[in-house]
Amino acid sequence: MYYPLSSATLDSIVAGFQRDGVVVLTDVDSGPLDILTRMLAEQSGLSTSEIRAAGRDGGVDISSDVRAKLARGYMTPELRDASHAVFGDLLLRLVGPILHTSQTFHYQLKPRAQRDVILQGYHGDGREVQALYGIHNEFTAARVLTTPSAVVCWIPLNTFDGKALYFYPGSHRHGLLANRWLPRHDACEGIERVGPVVEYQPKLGEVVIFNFLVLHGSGAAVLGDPTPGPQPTRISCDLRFFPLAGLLDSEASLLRPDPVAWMREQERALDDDLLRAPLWESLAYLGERIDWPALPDHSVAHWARFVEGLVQQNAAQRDDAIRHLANTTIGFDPIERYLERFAPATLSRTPYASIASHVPQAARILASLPA
Ligand SMILES: O=C(O)CCC(=O)C(=O)O
Repeated sequence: MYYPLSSATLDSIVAGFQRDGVVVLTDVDSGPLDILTRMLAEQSGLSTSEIRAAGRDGGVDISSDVRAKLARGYMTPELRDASHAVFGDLLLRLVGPILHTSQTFHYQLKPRAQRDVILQGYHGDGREVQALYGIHNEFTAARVLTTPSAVVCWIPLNTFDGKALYFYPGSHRHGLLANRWLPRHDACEGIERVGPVVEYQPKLGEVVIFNFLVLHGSGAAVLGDPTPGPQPTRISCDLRFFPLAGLLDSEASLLRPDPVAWMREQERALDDDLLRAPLWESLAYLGERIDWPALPDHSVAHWARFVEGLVQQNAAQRDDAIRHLANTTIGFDPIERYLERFAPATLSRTPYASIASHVPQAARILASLPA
């Protein structure tokens, strides 16, 4: 699960991600970390040394106003460029050459003993900054519809005496397992069907990369009444990166000057749906023809078929794709929940407009969308 991040280790990182859906990068350049730490210091009034020390000593004291502010951080050009510089080569392999970087993110400052557990998504009220999360996957846990082929870069801002996250490695290969947040590990009936769990203890300088379908939750903090006084507090931030996401009202950027030719070449060279799915998805958003191989049930590539159905206004294909993507055998929800959830999906002009001058296919789709 642990890999130093360098050009020489990219193949092993990608292989680990294909298998587990989650990898921990070590020896990561501190560019994004330094910017995130500085931004947190500016917004919270904490110094860098207080942020660093909080994971091991008496923690930090943050007012509810500041927590609410930290619940909605906005991506800056500086942070986006630094993230692309450090993670770009890996992101190219995991999500492809047309990269959508989430416009928002939030910090997490979680004391070791915590009784507040959040089971219903992000509301921007500050609770998500401090509470423990139940089991979820990023794709269906969020209010905004994105893509199951995205990745999270979870960046610790301090080293912590305790566990922060737990993951179900390999769960990203079971399709959609839940359309909602599930209880924490100990209280989640049926979670053993998904497979074993691994825990992660944060260390400064590492970054956890995980797939949007992998089930995970907040780690083994001490549940129950907090011990009196301040406690070690882990501090982190999570950035999200999508392939071209035509449903999002935000701009995409290009990691390569020749994205369509590159995706076509990769599509022929790769044999794992997990890596082909974001390329097919981007090609489908661009109205490109795809020769579909036989896809097994629960392959994430069914989402790219959904996107093709959306672009071609083929409702039957959209429904069929969701029926194959959702896992109602070991999953937690009936098919109707997913069909309802994805029915309102509509294309947005903004991502197409952002790349139209470099990608003629994007300009063509843009011209066909209502102004
Ligand atoms: O930091 C945490 O407690 C949970 C993070 C998480 O689950 C997420 O970012 O999706």
